[in-house]
Amino acid sequence: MDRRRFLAAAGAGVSAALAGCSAMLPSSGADDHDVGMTAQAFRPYEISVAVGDTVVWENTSTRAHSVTAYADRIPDDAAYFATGGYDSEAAAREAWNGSDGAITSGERFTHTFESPGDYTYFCIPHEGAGMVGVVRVEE
Ligand SMILES: [Cu+2]
Repeated sequence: MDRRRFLAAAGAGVSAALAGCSAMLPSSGADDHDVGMTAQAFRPYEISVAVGDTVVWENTSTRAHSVTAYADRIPDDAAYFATGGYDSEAAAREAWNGSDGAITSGERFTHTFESPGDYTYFCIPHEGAGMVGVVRVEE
């Protein structure tokens, strides 16, 4: 799947450096993402990956979005993730009021999932329109 190609391209050293944290990467322009974005939705809505996998989001729309985890809808022992690198949902929401933390057209965001369980996330500006997604991490 696409994710595997990304990991191969990134190389072992880079993968180790990214483990457990999040990073913004410039788009290569290739169709090498796991989750895309329309004007008001993540596509696909839900994906399943294995523990240790890195999920790649790409803003395939022309609008600015965020990928922001719901603090109370990720496993208890999981690392928080959000575009902009914020370490809490509250910080991400507050920063967005200053228009920080966006992922713009063509940009990518990645996160490596180290704990099994369901992770529900949303887009701050389009939360009201139902722009929500789920990453299901299986052992
Ligand atoms: Cu959005």
